[in-house]
Amino acid sequence: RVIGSGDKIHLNRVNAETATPEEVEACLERPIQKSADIMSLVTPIVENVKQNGDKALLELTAKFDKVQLESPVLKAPFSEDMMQISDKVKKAIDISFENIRIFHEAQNQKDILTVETSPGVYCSRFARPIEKVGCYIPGGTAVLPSTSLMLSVPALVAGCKEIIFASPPGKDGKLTPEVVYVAHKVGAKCIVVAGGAQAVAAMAYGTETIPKCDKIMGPGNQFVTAAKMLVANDSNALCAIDMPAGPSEVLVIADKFADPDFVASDLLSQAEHGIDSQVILLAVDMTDKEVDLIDEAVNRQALALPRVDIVRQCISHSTTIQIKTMEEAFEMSNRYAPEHLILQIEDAESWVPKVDNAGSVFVGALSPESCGDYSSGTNHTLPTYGYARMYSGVNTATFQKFITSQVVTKQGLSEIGCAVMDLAEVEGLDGHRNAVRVRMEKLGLLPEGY
Ligand code: HSO
Ligand code: ZN
Repeated sequence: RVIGSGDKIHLNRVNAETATPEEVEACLERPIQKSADIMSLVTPIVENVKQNGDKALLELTAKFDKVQLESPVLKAPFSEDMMQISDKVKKAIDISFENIRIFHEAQNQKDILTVETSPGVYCSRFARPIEKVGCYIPGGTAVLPSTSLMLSVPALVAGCKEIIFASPPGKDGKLTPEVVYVAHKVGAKCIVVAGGAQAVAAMAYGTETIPKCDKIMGPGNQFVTAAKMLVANDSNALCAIDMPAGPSEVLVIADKFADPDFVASDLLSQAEHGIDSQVILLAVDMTDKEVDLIDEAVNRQALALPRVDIVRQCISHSTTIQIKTMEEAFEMSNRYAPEHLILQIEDAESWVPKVDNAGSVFVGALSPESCGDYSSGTNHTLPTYGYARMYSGVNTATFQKFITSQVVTKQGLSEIGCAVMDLAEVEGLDGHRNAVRVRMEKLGLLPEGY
């Protein structure tokens, strides 16, 4: 059905007590992504850039972004006139930058961790930055300079040697000035002026002018995600990715103490991201009348938004689930594993321990998702599509790898040597057994029978 502009903008409503479990489950289903179709479109693009480098990149940017560039890359230092932004925006970026830096610095495990597991056996772990990282900042219906902060500030904190940006040009062939300003602030080496699968391929394989990256981070549409999966699976690329990504989503748990205006505003801030965004409200122990108040606020606020057409389509496939108890709500939320979980409930903080699966949690009436999207310090690059069950959002460790090391002393060898030899024997690996045996023998530690 075509959604008319005269229709009221409201979420579908289902009562978990009267609906069948299947009906409730259907509301929590994510739209199926046609990965096979996408792959067949993306594979030749990736191959083209891999084979033909800059030339392919320029052609693909002309084709998809409708601009003919002279060079596919902008190298640092970036000129002042490419980052012309108002003082107000500059200040907003600076404040957000600092909060993201502080929070990600606190995650930075710089100290070497050492544990004596058995007497004389010392096991250590230490972090090292990934040398070259690619930060993909999507274009599409909105360019999101905040994403450049979320990817590059942790890279800076982790100590990555080369930070490379990629972002599609506007119709005028120019980059978003806020993105260039952030690139300048983090000391990025260059900005790949391209988007989509072609930008991912350029960073994964490198071109004549673009350095090859060790890992590529950042959200993107289905083409970007498919390209990331493709290069991550290509051992010739030797390139990692942060996580698989799907459309953005939010699940709000609200009770009768929640302000309907606040709840509506959070649902809408997610809905305006795209028509494929998913928005779910769990209304706990609320009457129909109380839910009506949220619906009214959704309609009223939505009509005032410039992106009302996107919102209208997103909300048309979004649902309010009325549910009896808070325990049931958290059980449902954990099953859904939302990218963003917002708690607008009485004594919200006391419920946080019940969260098992979520990308990021927004606790209490005054903590809208918007704060985390931009300025509070947490990262907004988060697992979607149910991947919050097993993936973390982007964090400082995303830009590091952890190396382990060990020192085994004479005492240590006498403690664990026989265990090593016995297990090596089980595996039929005599060379392994011997590596311990020769040492223990020379040290006079070898017991009878070895
Ligand atoms: N909510 C988005 C991030 C974002 N919002 C960027 C605004 N700008 C995905 O977490
Ligand atoms: Zn957002």
